[in-house]
Amino acid sequence: MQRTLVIIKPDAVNRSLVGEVIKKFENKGLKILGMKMVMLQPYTLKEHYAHHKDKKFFKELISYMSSIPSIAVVLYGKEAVDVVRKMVGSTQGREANPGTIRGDYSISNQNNIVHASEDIEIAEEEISRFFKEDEIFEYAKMNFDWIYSKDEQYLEK
Ligand code: FUP
Repeated sequence: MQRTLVIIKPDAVNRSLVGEVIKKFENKGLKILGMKMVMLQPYTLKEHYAHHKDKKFFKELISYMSSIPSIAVVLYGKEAVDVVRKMVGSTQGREANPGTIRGDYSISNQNNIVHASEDIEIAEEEISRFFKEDEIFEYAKMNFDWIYSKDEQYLEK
């Protein structure tokens, strides 16, 4: 099983889409390990988006991401990193496939509803950037037995 980080971005909060987005992840069978509203600070965002620091959209991106609160979420499940990236869709909302979160709810390159970690290593790095250990919860989820086969739950990582 893997953990991954999702940020429900300021445009989704502003447009009252938080519940819609969370519902998709819950419906899929992903388990919420942590969730909080957070006013992202430019300092943290500059670290989070460091790979884009030379892009012309960088300044505007930091400004938009720190404009109103976001919702940070830790999700858990089998191959959760790839599963969530597929559900989120392409960066550019206008090109994202219908059925994906960005494809269904966005028409912008920047205001694209969600961030989702790119790979397993980055996911763990991002989780520790946005969450303290005591903000992430381990608990038994009754329906997990019905979401996975026994092999998937107990035999494989
Ligand atoms: P993704 O992994 O799909 O979130 O995409 P990127 O890491 O390429 O981009 C991160 C964020 O930068 C996007 F979610 C929004 C912003 N961005 C822009 O604002 N303009 C662009 O042209 C590309 C990305």
